[in-house]
Amino acid sequence: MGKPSENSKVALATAVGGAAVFFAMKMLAKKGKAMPKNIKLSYFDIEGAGEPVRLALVLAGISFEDDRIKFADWPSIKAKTPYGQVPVMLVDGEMKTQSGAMLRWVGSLDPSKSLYPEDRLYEVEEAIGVIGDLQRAWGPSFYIGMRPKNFGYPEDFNKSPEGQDKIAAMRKTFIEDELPQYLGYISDMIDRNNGQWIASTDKPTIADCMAVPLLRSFTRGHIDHVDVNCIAKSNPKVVQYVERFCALGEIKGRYTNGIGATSSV
Ligand SMILES: N[C@@H](CCC(=O)N[C@@H](CS)C(=O)NCC(=O)O)C(=O)O
Repeated sequence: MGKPSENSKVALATAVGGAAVFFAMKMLAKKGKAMPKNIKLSYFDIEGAGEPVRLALVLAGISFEDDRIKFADWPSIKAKTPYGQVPVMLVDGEMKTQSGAMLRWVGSLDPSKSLYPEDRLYEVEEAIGVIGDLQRAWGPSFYIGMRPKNFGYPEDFNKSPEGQDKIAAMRKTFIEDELPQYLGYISDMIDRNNGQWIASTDKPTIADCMAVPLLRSFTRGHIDHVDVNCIAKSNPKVVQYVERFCALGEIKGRYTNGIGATSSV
């Protein structure tokens, strides 16, 4: 083989340089997306649909303005939201909606890559699906007390003695007959993952951020006819799981009622 010409040396150097830039860019992309400068998350001063997103932001160590909307201010704010609902998130001036989308997006920003790990996407999404099933199954028993009209009852049905009996019966039946099955699914997921989290063997994911507020809601004493000990009585492993999450350094001390409020696991 003869000596390389000057031209072929330049071509080789350009190719090597190009490859270096390409790999550097790939490394940067792998390292993480550009972090937004300003994030304002607006939701009511309750856990509800906003808390999973707040938890993900807190665990990812991303600073954000935690805007808690007063119910009295809601009608004027509602008109300014794209779908008449919260949570909404203002990210460097651009409005984002839909808690599930926000949760995944925040997970994808996590610098440690543990909240929404690429190698556990299926497990995370499967767990989110199961938690969504629990949420949907519980919905009618919960919301009939707030919006009876949506379930074919008169507007003030929830205030009538008959309505109160119906709400009590629906909630008690759900808690006794249906909740234990979902708690079993959750404790099975924890078992499958080394006994810690529902979709990962080592660190919590966005699926845990979604599960914990929902599970806690059954134990906080703010929903009539729901026994705050319902999870402890049916599946103590799930209580330990919530306690474990709430004992994380970033979360500890966040809650004042329900399971996880005094976590010291
Ligand atoms: N799919 C939406 C649902 C949001 C939603 O239902 N928001 C409720 C509070 S949890 C709301 O804004 N309610 C007030 C209203 O509809 O006027 C999401 O997940 O972000």
